[in-house]
Amino acid sequence: MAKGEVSKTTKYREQYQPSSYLIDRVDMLVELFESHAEIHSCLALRRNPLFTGAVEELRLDGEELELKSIAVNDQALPLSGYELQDAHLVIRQPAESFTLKTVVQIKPQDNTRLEGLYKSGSKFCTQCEAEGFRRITYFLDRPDVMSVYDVTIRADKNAYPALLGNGNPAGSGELPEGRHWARWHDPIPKPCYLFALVAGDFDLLEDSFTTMSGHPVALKIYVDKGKLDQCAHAMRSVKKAMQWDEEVYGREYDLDIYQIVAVSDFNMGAMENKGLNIFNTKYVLANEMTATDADYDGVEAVIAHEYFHNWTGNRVTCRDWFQLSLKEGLTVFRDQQFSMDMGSPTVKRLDDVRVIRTAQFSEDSGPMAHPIRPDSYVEMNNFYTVTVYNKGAEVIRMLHTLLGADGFRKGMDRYFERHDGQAVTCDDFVQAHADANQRDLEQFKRWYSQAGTPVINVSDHYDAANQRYTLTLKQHCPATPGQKEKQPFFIPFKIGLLDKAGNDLPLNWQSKDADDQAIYGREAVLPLQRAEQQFVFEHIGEKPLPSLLRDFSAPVKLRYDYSDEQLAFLLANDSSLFNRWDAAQQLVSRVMLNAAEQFRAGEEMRLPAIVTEALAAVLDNHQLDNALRARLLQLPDIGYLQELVEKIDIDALVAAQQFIKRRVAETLYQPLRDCFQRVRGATGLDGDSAGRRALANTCLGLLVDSTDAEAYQLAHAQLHEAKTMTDRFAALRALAHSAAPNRQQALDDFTHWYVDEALVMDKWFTVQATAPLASALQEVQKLEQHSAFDAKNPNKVRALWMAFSHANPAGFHRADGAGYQFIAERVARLNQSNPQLAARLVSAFNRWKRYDDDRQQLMLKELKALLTQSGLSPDVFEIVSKSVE
Ligand code: 0A1
Ligand code: ZN
Repeated sequence: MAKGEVSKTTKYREQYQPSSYLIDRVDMLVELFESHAEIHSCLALRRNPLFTGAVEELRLDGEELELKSIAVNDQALPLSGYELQDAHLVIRQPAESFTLKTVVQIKPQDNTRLEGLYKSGSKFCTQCEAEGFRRITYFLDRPDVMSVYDVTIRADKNAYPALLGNGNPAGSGELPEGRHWARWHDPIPKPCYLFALVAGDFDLLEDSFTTMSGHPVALKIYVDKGKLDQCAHAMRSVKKAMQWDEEVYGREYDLDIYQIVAVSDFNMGAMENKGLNIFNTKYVLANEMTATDADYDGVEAVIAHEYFHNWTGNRVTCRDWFQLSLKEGLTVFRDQQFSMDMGSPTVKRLDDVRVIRTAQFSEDSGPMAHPIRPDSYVEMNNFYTVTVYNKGAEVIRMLHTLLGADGFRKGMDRYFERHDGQAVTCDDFVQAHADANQRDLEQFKRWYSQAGTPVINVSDHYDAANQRYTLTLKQHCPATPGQKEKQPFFIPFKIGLLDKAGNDLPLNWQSKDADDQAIYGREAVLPLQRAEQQFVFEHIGEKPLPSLLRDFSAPVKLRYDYSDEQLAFLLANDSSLFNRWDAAQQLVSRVMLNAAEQFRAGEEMRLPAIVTEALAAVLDNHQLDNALRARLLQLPDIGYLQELVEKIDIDALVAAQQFIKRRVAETLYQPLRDCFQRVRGATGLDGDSAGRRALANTCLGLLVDSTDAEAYQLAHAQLHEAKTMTDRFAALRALAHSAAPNRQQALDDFTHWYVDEALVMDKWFTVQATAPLASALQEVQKLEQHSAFDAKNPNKVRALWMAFSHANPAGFHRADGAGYQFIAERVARLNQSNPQLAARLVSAFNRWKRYDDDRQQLMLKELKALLTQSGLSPDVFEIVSKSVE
C-alpha cells in the first residue's frame, strides 16, 4: 500500500446501521503553522437512542492523524482506555454521554490528495465530502451524525489576514507573535462533510441580498489577489440564484453571511460547505477576455448549484452515502431548471441531454454501471458520477413531468416540512411526493434501484377506416453488472402527432392498459408502465407522423423506423424545438454511420443531398433563434456516435465524421460564409449576443473544415481582432483542429497573450490535446514539459491528460497502443499523489470491450499491469478491477 493508504472493503447499502453515538456539539481550535497544523477538538457525545445493540467500544474515524493528547470528561485517558488502529481511534467502555477532547497534528502542506485540510498555493482550505473530515480530526465521519459547530482559527496575521469558517462570525482578535484569531458559530446542525475553513490573503468582492422576509445577508467572494475584475458575474449569479429559489421553491437563506472562496487546486467543481462554499477558480472567475460564453454559463450554473444545496443537501441531508442522489440529482435538476429560466430553455435542455446520451449512456452500459442509488461501493469518491448526478436529475425531472409543476412543488413543500434538519433517504423523498399528491409511486422507485438504459421500441398503425391511430410501445432494459433481470420502469413518454402540414393534431386518446381517463390536447405524456403497452388515438383524420419522446421526457434509448425524409420533415416543422434538434441529430448520425460502413467496406463514402438541404434550410430559417440554429448545425461528435453502435470501429467513425463534416462544409460554403458575415462580431454579455456568437462560430468552424485557404484567413483574422474570449477561442479551436499552415502561429500567439492566465492556459492545453491530428500524442508529450503544466494541479491534469484520453478518440485509440501506454503511465503516477483524480483518468479504459480485438488486447494489457502495481489506491483498484472482470 502507498504511504498513508488505507485498505478498504466493499460497503453495502443494505447493511446500514444507525450510529451508536451522536455528537451534539463540536468545539474546535485550529492552529495553522507553516510546517503543520494542530487541531484541538472537543466533542459532546451521547448514545444514539436509535441504536439498539450493545456498545463495548466507540470507533471514531481518523486517517493520517498524529494523536498528541486525549481526554474524556477533562481527564487524560490512560493507554488502557483507548486503542489507535490504522484508520480508527477506539474508545473502550464509553459512558452514556461524555466529552472527548483530542489534540492531533496534521500536515496540510504535504496533502496532495486535496482531501481534508490542504494548501492551495499560499492558502489553507478544506474539502471534506465525502470522507475528508477524518483527515482533520477523529470523528464519526458519516452524514447522519449532525452537530452544532464552534470553530476558532489561529494563524499568522500577515500571511493569512482572512480566517473563514462556517456559519456566522463570532469574534476575532490579535495574538502575540504576529498571530490573530477568528471564531465562527454555525447554529444549524450539520454533518461533518459540510465543515470548511479557509485561511489566506485574498481580494474580496462584497455585496448584499435581502431575503423575502427582509433579512439582510452579506455576500462575499474571495479570490486571488489581482482577480477582482473577474468576479462580477459570479456575484450576479449568486443574487439571481437566491431570488430564484425564493420565487420558485419558497426557500430563503438562513445565515447572516454567505461566502465563496475560489482556489486553484480543487478535485471537483465546487463544494457546498455551509455558508462557506469553496470553488474551483474555473467556476468563479470570468470576464469577457478570459471566459467564453460557455464558461459564463458554467459559472452561473455551478454558483446556483452550490447555493441550492443549502436546502437540498444541507438543511435536509443524506442518511448515508448510498443516498447521494437525494441531494445531487435533486440539486442538478434545480440548477438545470434555473438555467433554463435564465436563458434559452431548449438550448439548455439539449445540452443536458447530450451529456446523458454520451457520458451517462456509456457509463450505464459499461463495467461501472450502477443505479442512481448504488447498492455497494469500495471508494465513495468513485460514485460522484454522471449517473448519480445527471441521470439522478432526469429521474427528478420525470417526477416533475408526472406530477406537474404544482404537484411537484407540493411534494417539495412536504419534503422540507417533514425532513428539515434530518438525514434521510431517497425513499423518504419519493414518499413525500406520493403523500402530497396522493399518488402511488412504488413502480417509479425502480428508477432508484435498477441500473441500465431502457430501450423503447415504437411501432404504429393507422386504421384509415376508423380514423384510429395506435402506438405500440415496448420497453426492455439490458442486463448490468449484478442485475440480470429488470422489471418494467414507469416511463413518462411525451409525444405529439404531426399532420401533413406539420401542425400538431388534436389528441384524443385513452390508454388501453392503464387506468387513465381520456386526455385531450396537442401534446400527451403517455404513462408507459408495462413491458408492452398500446395507446389508441381516435378521430385522427390522416396518417400522422409521430414526434416521439419530446424534450427527452425519460432517459431511454428510442427506436422508431423513421425515413430520412420524415426526419427532415420533423427538423423543419416540429412544434417541439427540442425534437427538431433531435431529428437533425438522428439524420446526420445515420448518414455518418452509413459512411462508416462504406469506409469499412472499402467503398466511396457518400453524403445524401437531403442532409445538406435540411441544414441549408436551418441556415436560412430566421425565425429560429441563433443559439438554437447553431446547435442544429453542430454535427454529432464521435462520443455521440459511439453510443449508437454495438462494436466501435474507431478508424471508420473518425474517417466518416471527417468526411461528412468536410463535405457539408464544401457544399454549404457560400451560405455558411454569408451567415458568418451577417452575425459575427457581437460583443454584449446578453443572451442575444451570445446566440449570435454561437451561430457565427459554428459557421466559422465548418468553413475551416472545408480546408479552404480563405476560411483559414477568416479564422486567423478573428483570432487577432476578437473582442471576446468566445470569438478568440473559437478561432483558435478551428485552426488548432485543422491542417492550416498558420496553425502553430495561432497557438504561439495565444500563449503569448495568456501565459499568466491559468484558466485560459487550460483551454490552450485542451484544444491541442483534443486535436484530431496524427501528431496529437507527441504534442501532448511536449506540452507536459511546458512551464504552465503542473501534474499536481487537477485543472491542468483535466486540461491535458483527461482531455486527451476522454475527448480525443483518434489520439487515445491509436492503433499502436501508444496512447494507452501514455495514459496508463500517468495513472500510475497520479495514483500516488491524487488517487481520486487517478481513478477518473483510468476510467478512459472502461469501455475496452467495445473496440476491435487488437485494441482490446492493448487496453487490457495496460489495465492488468496497473492491477499488479504495488501501492494501488482503493480508488483506482475499484475502477480497474471492475473493468477487467
Ligand atoms: N458536493 C459537491 C461536489 C463535490 C464532491 C466531492 C468533492 O470531493 C471529493 C468535492 C466536491 C457538488 O455537488 O457540488
Ligand atoms: Zn452538488
